[in-house]
Amino acid sequence: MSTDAFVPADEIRSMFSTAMSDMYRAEVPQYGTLMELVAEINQGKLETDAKLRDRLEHNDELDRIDLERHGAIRLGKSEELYNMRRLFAVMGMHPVGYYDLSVAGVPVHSTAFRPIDDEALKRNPFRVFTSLLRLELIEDAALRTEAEQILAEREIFTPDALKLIYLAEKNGGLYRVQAEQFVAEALETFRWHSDATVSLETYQKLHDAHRLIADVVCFKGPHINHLTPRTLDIDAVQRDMPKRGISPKAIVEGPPARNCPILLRQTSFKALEEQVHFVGGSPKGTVGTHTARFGEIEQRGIALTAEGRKLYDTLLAATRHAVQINEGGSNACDYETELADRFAAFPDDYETLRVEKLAFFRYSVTEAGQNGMNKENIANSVNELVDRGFLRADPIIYEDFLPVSAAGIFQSNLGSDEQKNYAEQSNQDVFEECLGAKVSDELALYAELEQSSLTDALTQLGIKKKVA
Ligand code: OOG
Ligand code: NI
Repeated sequence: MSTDAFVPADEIRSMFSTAMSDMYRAEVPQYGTLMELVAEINQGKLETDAKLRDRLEHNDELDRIDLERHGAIRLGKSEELYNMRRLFAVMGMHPVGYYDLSVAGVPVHSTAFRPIDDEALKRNPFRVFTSLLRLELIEDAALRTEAEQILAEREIFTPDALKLIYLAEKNGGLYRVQAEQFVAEALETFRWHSDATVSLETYQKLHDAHRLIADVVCFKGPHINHLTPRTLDIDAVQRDMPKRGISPKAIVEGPPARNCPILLRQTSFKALEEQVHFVGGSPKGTVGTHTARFGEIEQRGIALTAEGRKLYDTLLAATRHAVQINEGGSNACDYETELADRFAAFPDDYETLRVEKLAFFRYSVTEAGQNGMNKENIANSVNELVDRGFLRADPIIYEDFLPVSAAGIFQSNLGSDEQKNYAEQSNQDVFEECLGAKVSDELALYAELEQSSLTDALTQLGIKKKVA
């Protein structure tokens, strides 16, 4: 490759996610322990589950398993979200989905910056769950104004990061030296700063209003608050974490364990208590503590259609209505039993999920299909082609997040396992205005992926007429 060529956005994303992982491992030692545990369990699972291994291999997911991770940040003001979109765009990460977390009493709304097309996802699926604080949800007007004033003073991007974003937009990419500098400069925004921008007194006032508000408002930047590896067996990791000195939250969020995993299951472990220097007091400031950062793992399953998602939401809501986890999480077992019972109503084999159009699949032509199709063999439906073994259908993995689960992760990280349900206050239009762009609709992306795989497969089989 010529040294003058732009570095592909996918490669910049990989450079960045590796740099973030190295930084987080150095800052949060338990993250390294978790990564080791996850790698061991993934390895064991791949050795014993040949079907899973075959499916991952067929979908080109095997190589990305160890690369797989997501992170999360929380922003304080509109212009930060706007520039964050521009920064992630340099790495081929675009806003997908809108999540309203006020439903769980968390005063933020969010999106996920992630690669969109199939090729980019295969190269590196790194995503960042990005929340914007909703100061309008702070009831105390004086405190709201104070928080706004503090945030108005800060600039979370380095001047060189902003310059390189501008150059990437203007020229359509970054050269090697620029890309390396960009990654180093971008990293500065996500770093932990132990110097607060406020006094301990102000911190405490904001903390009393909501811990999350203190976390966003009192620091120089949006420290990355977790990085999450993907595991192939979340129950095994949850079970083994205590053996490595890590204590997980009470329950795994999302659907129960199943033969055919759907959507996303997540669990996390509590934040670290970190030393902070607050403004004032002695020349070195007043020393206090803050808990911000934690660890999380996730297991991803098949993406659901709107209908499948409706069924998921209904069953989850019924479970949460029947059993609410208490603060200490001592009734976690009751919740898990209830969840498993309710989800018995959700079909648990890929064939039914596909035929009933509850989930999305990627179609491809089998060897039998390549050899077996001839004029007399014309099939009338996709189902028939699959039944005859001419087409193969593999699950399309869910690449996004779940608002109720995300709220549970927030809650647990904010110090409690208690589940709360609040009235919804979504405001996607305001969010998109701050972002300076529309967020993509995740369901439309999965539908497109399924349709294009089917169109390609039918073309390969020489079927021109539309089959149902
Ligand atoms: C984000 C929590 C949500 C997830 O994986 O659902 C999240 C945060 O605590 O900032 O990361
Ligand atoms: Ni997360």
